[in-house]
Amino acid sequence: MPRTGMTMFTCFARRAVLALGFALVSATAALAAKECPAPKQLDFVVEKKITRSLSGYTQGLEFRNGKLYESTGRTGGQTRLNLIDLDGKVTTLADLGTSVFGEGLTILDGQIFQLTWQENLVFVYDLHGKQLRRMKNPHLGWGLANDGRNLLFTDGEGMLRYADPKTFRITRELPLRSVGEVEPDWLNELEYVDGKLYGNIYTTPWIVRVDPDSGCVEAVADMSPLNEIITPDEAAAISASAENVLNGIARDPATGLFYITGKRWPMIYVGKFRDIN
Ligand SMILES: [Ca+2]
Repeated sequence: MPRTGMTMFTCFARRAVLALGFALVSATAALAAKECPAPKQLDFVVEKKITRSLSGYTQGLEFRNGKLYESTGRTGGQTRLNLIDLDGKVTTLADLGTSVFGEGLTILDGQIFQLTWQENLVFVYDLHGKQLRRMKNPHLGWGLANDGRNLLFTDGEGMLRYADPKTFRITRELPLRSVGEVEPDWLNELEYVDGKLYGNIYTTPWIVRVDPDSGCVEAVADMSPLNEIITPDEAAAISASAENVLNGIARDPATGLFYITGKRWPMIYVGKFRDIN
């Protein structure tokens, strides 16, 4: 290629790369600049209550085959995988003792995934609680859910990440955002429902609904009205420790019912969210 030709080619290629780079930067900037909508308000209508035979330090909760699967954490107890019948009977499927601090749980393709908080480990079990393998998570582990293809998890530091269920390779990450008053950084136990992500904000009475494509909080439910139906015994059990906060959302896709609980709560509330504005 003659020098002039090469120069022209190089010049063209550079301009093309610059144009492509500008387009990418513009698209990224447009995405970042796109402001979240003002969050809608939800309330939660309780239909029934399940009283547990044994409480747990609930870190993950998901509904499958007519039962609830629960991951518990180590604080004052053991990291476990529990099965909860809808009559409240709790059966332990796996017990990791105090070796790790269990966190979020989700079930994808017949396998149970359990995060750990600071140990960078993800455990994979079959539905009977037999451990099949483990993966490395380079981040802190908080809430966990899946969209049918990817694992979605939070880290308590304001990020939502997508991970490959086979390797836990991070395939996408985006900051959680809101233009409302409820700060989403501490988005904890998660539940993926019809393309949206529900999660409770750690240490608060708030459950939010997040758009997992934008990271925006698009709806907020104040769960504090549950205090009005709590029994004295339940109140005593929960108030025994400041750690016993709201944490646990599962949903039965067949009925649309949500199952809501908290850490060491003796009960699980069953009901539905409703738009109120
Ligand atoms: Ca859940």
